[in-house]
Amino acid sequence: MDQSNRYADLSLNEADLIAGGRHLLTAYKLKPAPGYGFLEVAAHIAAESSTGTNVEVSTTDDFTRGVDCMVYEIDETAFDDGFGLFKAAYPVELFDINITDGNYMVSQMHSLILGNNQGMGDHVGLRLLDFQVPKVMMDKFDGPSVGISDLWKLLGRPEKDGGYISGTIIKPKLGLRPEPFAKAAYQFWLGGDFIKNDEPQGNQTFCPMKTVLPMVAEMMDKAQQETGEVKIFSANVTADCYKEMIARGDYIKETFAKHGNENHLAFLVDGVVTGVHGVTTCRREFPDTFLHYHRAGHGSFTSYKSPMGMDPLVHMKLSRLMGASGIHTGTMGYGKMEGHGNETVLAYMLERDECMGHYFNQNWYGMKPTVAIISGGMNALRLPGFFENLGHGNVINTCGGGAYGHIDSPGAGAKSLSQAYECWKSGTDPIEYAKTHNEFARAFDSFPGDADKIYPDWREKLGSHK
Ligand code: RUB
Repeated sequence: MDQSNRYADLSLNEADLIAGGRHLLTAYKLKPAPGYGFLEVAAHIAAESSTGTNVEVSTTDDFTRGVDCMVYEIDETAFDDGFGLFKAAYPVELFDINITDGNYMVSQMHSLILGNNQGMGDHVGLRLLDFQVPKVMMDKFDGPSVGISDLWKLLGRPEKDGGYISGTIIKPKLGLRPEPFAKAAYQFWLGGDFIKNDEPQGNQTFCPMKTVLPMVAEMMDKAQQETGEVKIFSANVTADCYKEMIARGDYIKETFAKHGNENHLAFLVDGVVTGVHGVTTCRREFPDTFLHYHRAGHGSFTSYKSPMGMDPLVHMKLSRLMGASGIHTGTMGYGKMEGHGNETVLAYMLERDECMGHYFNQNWYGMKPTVAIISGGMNALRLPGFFENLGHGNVINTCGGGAYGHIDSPGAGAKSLSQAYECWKSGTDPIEYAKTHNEFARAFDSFPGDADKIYPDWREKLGSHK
């Protein structure tokens, strides 16, 4: 049934909808299945995602019609892969508010704007590219309670533009028993700031949480005393049940408190696999702890290879609404994960109070920023180009292989990362910089494949640096 006479009005003006402030706007990429019209399917999506279904129902009344989601713009040939674009406006009344505090919930918003419509049979692809939240809603999302400025303060740096936080992921991903695990942490902390659990690390029988974490806490204390610097550990609290997450969080805090370091923690939640529930549980139960949103599994719905799901920008925006202090944004084409240089908007959208997205300008109306966590196949050699592309270094960067793969030691790997940042900041040519900075120079020998690719003449200019 073609419902475009009810769920589409192409005379609606976007500027008027924005000025009215009563709609959440969306932009979708769509390809109808053979035999279906573009506007017909777009209208069906608007119906299915608001007040309708595939047929008229007798229970509809005038109020119901007043909160229909409306398709207001279409461009059937917007993309060269056979997909078109449509924009739809959702009245704010459609969104669910908590009975406990009146805040909006991301779960229902997600299930509405990117829920059932994903499984409809009259399209062969539907992907949410962008959305814009009006002020009336923005003011009522949790948003972050702790941010990068809190970490900068902890590290004794300026709270604004405090710069690069060098980090790692304990590697190997799995298979380290407690002593080697804690030793690996200590070794990195001799040169770096921030360590995260790799996402599958938790409470394996060969490395029980209650055995390893007291050792890690001790190593943090030792590294802090030896270096005179604050160190941070991002501990995985991901769990199926909120009670387990809280139990883990409480245990971790108590353990680090024994050395007075209960504030030197972040909590890592795998927000894709737990869903919003996991992120919000952490955000609300531990409002004083930096919430590290890891996104393992996101590729299944954010990958550019997919005609479905959402653009990574949508995922980033949702994470800030939920209250992530930081989220993995990928490496913008400089690491091992899928991505490209124009993804700088992912970081800008998270960190700015106002930012133009793919289709909409988003004002965050003072909501705290979420910091971009740069991770996945990075090392010191890749960083100068990354910073140049992003235009700043106010990020957390975790390099697993880039630290533990350094030829000399994890501590040297850590130092090579900070040196890469200083190199870029000073505007010095990396090969020239390497001549006076040994850890950075040894990164060339550690990752010769990258060195050859990024700095083809490094061998003759630098030689092997021992
Ligand atoms: C990185 C790693 C992270 C990825 C996830 O290890 O294991 O979990 O960063 O990807 P390494 P993303 O530094 O050895 O590659 O950050 O894109 O979500």
